[in-house]
Amino acid sequence: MSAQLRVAMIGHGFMGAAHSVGWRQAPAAFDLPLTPVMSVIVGRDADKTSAAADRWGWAQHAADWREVIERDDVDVVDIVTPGDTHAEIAIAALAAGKHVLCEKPLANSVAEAQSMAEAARDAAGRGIRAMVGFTYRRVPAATLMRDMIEAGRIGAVRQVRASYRQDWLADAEAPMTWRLDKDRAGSGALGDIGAHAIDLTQFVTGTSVTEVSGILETLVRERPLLAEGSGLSGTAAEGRGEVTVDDVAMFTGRLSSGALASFEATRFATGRKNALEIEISGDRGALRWNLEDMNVLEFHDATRPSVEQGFTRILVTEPDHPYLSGWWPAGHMLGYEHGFSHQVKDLVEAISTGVDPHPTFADGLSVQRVLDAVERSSAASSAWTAV
Ligand code: SOE
Repeated sequence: MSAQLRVAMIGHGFMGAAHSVGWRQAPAAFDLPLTPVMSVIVGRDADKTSAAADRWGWAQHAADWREVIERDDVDVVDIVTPGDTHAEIAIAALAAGKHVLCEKPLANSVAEAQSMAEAARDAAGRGIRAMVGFTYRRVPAATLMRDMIEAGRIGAVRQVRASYRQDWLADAEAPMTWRLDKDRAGSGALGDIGAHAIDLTQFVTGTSVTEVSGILETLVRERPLLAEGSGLSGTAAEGRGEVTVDDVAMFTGRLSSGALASFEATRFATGRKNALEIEISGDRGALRWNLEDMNVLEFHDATRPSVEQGFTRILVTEPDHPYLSGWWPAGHMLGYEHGFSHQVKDLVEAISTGVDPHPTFADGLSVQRVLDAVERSSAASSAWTAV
């Protein structure tokens, strides 16, 4: 048994479940240099946190994150809470000498993200690692897209089209949630899912967004408030709450290479359930990927004889691709949850070898700056705004 990495997870919602699957599966799928141990899960509601500990296999549950991050038997702090608590928890955990994995977006503001990136830089000097949870970088098709672009297979990148479309708010009577409260979430579709489109664009192209022109829109301004703790759909509403974030974000971006990009993030794309899509157009070809068909990368090679041209479907399940050797034979497919195991694998290996895992908090700050620029542009009649 290799040395242990004792993990404390702060939070236990949907992302808490996804991260728990990652902590449980990664040591079984990959030969890790350190063995993660699911030591303690932290949440304010004792009953919910205890139930999450039992369901997902956490040895203990606790209510006070400040006490937990100081414990000598905790090595890693995994933050899966809403964005309004990321900075306070991450900075305290790094100061306490704990490695940190923090959900995206990194923070609710550039100022917070800057403080986190500075704390991570200082901690790195003490051998402490920090990572932000943009897991779609860890889908094999996304890494293949990056590698093919880097190898020049589509030539010079001219345009990028990136969108993340969901439809869970298309019903005007869908109830309020913390994701619709600016104080908790920081922004709406822009930060929650637009952040993924921005990070993926920067990751696969190896460039950064330098200026944007955008619009943010709230389509439904108030929604039913379900009884506190009901958790059940159809529970009698107790009044209505104000939506204080964007429902839709649409913006144009200029990349540091000079290429142009268009972005869309929406929770009103009726019929689109979790459609993170990106298409990269180069002068020698194109690549396209869609999370709703996540094992396939579409590739158009414009250098082929015209009679053979068209988008081909690459099934990205061969063992030669990153991460695949840990799973199934070719063609057996990976799912949404596998990215969270890949995230654990890369974090554990980075901690063991003493290097900063990507995406770093600096990468997270880079995305935060784009989010902020879109908000400033939208407030200035969509004027072109520097990141
Ligand atoms: C929003 O519904 C959400 O859960 C995002 O918060 C996640 O980051 C994304 O991976 C799936 O959709």
